[in-house]
Amino acid sequence: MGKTIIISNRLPVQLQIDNNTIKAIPSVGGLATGMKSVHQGGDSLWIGWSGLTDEEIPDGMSGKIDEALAKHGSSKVNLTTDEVDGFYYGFSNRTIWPLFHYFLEYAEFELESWETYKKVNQKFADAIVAKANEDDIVWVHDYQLMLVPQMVKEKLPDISIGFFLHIPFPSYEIFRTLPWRKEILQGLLGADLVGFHTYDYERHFLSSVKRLLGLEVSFNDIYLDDRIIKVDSFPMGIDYKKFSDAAKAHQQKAPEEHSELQQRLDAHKESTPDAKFLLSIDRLDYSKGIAKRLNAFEYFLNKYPQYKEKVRLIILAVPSRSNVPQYQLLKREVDELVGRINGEFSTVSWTPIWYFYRSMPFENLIDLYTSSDIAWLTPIRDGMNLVAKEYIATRTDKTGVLILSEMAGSANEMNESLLINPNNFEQIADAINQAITMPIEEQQERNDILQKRLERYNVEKWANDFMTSLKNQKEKSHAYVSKKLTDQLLNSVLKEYTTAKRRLLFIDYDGTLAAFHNDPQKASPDEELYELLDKISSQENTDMFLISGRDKETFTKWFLLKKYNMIVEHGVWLSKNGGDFSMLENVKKDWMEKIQPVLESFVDRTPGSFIEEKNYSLAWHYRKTDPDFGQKRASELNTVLTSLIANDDLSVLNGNKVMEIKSSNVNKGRAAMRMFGEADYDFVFAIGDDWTDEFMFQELPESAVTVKVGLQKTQAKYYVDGTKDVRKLLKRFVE
Ligand code: GDG
Repeated sequence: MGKTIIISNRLPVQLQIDNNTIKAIPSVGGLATGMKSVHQGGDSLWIGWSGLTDEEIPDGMSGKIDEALAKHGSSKVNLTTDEVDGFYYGFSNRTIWPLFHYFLEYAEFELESWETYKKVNQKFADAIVAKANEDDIVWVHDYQLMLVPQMVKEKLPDISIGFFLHIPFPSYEIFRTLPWRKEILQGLLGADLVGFHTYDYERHFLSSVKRLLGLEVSFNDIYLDDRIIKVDSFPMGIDYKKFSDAAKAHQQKAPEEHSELQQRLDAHKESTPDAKFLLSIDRLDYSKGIAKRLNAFEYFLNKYPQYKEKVRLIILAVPSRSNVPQYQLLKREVDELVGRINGEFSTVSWTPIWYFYRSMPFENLIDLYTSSDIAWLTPIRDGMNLVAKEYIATRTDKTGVLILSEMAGSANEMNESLLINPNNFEQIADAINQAITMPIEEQQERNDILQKRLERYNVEKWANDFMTSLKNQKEKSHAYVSKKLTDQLLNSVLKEYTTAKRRLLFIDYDGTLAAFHNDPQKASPDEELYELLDKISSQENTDMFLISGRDKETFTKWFLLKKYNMIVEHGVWLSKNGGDFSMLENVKKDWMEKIQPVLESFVDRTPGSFIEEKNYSLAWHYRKTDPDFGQKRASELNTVLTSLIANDDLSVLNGNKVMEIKSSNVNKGRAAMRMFGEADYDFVFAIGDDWTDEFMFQELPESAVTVKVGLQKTQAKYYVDGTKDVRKLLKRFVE
């Protein structure tokens, strides 16, 4: 097992440069603490930006910075001021952040910042590649680095890569507005495991993958040509012990040891013992809904005037991204609102809002958490919201009420708090009233459950769960890959092929020799394919059959003059050496009259789907429909058909985005076996991509070389990635 490489925009250390000396001080943020168990000693490396641009690093200091960072297992990526502007303040925070938090109106789509984002992501990826080996594990964090997984995978295809998104993944309807939506998805799909805070973000992501990239998704696995990617939710926890221990230590302090802030809070409590503190802590970010919260507070004071002079709202707004214009506007809005509400409601002995626009030391954070009767956190959208969890962890006597927005990821795990919709002022005002009047026992009951959960699923558990899942994923993907028809396996197949006395080959057409097309008639053979098939079919002692579900008219047009052997309509018709098609199976078609109107009603109700009428079967195609909707309609149709055809000798084949109804006594396996019985074959080969080809894989003798096109569940012995690989493989037969 190799080392672990963690990669995030910022490193978990802060640099301090004083007169040519450098200090690297470990940061205490949630991520840094959470990754502690993963980021151990020499077995791990953390790559990120140091926080200083190239221009800010004094001449000759870069090497010294590297040395200081190396002591903390860290390595820096160098960025210029322009790069930080375009990549971080630009694309990350003016495009992705607003879009992913559903602030569509704030999202800017600038080609230049996208270009910088790509360039900087490449720098991060190069930094990984320079330090990584194929047996290492890479964990990429967050929205600033969404292209990194693919960029690394391109250079190191065997390395195991995990990606975790700390912010929401928006619904497809929002995500699709991004001009570079496909590139972002493809970037993320370089990972083997993609993690989100909640199941909702996970399903939004999968839906975009299906709709925008048309990839096959089964439960939470995404199937690429040569890999399976797992998508899962891992709700991030906190360092529970750190917060609860700090709160306990805080409680044991003598009053004179209290911080200045705590002393002011104490004094206020003493003068008005039944007054309540409401606490709001966030980075000053529009997604956190601070301005709305202030308006809601005003609404509350008007609805419940009895709480005037009895409630104080403490707002800690931590400065953030002040280079971005939206944040500057927000700052002004919040300043004005605080001023207006305080002006409107203050009395000589009471100001309703205490407003701090700064970052506070950890100790003061604990002062605020432990002194506040109510934590009021109402983001409009929030990936998780750790403050909610931290507040609960500091409530050592289990008192305190948490009012939390449903729109925060943490709401999923914190059902025992008072959940509110941040846009519903009426509900918020009532929730504050409920919190103020909630009996102590009820507070303790609720917090007891919350605390147990937070203590158990803490941030260390979160990190370890993610890593375990990533390692398992690699093994799972390996198991699939081992069935892949590698060069080595192919060589032994070729040996069998060349030494065989008589060969029998079955080759499916759509999805095997030719890629799918929305209009089946357009997937016609090209010159290269004719040449290849000519060569194979003219080899001595070789019987090649094209075997397809297609109708005989199309194949007559495409291949009859070529004199290839053909089995069409799944085995109804046979043509040998350019002879006319004759019936291989005796099949009825009177059932079609009954089924056709049913299929038509599905076409009417499923935009993009259509019926293909063949001589002895009917096919309902849904490749062009919305993928989820098409799938839903397909299972609906399956149910309808199953009851309808119960007494007929019919079966329904579920192919690749197509359902076909045909006589039960016809299938490719049966047809292939009839051909197999006609001579003494010592090499049998079958290749195909969908469910209808599985009949061949099942029925042909054990010694047959069976090959599935695409990475899917199959009875075939081997698989190849796609139509291009099929041609490569067949070319080897005739070289
Ligand atoms: C992103 C996502 C997701 C805050 N003020 C001070 C201070 N803090 C600490 C808190 C908490 C952290 O900052 C804030 O974390 P959040 O989760 O609430 O929010 P974001 O910064 O927006 O984080 C978010 C998170 O990533 C993790 O995946 O939950 O949804 O937006 O730990 O304690 N710490 C100190 N002084 C402060 O003034 N020392």
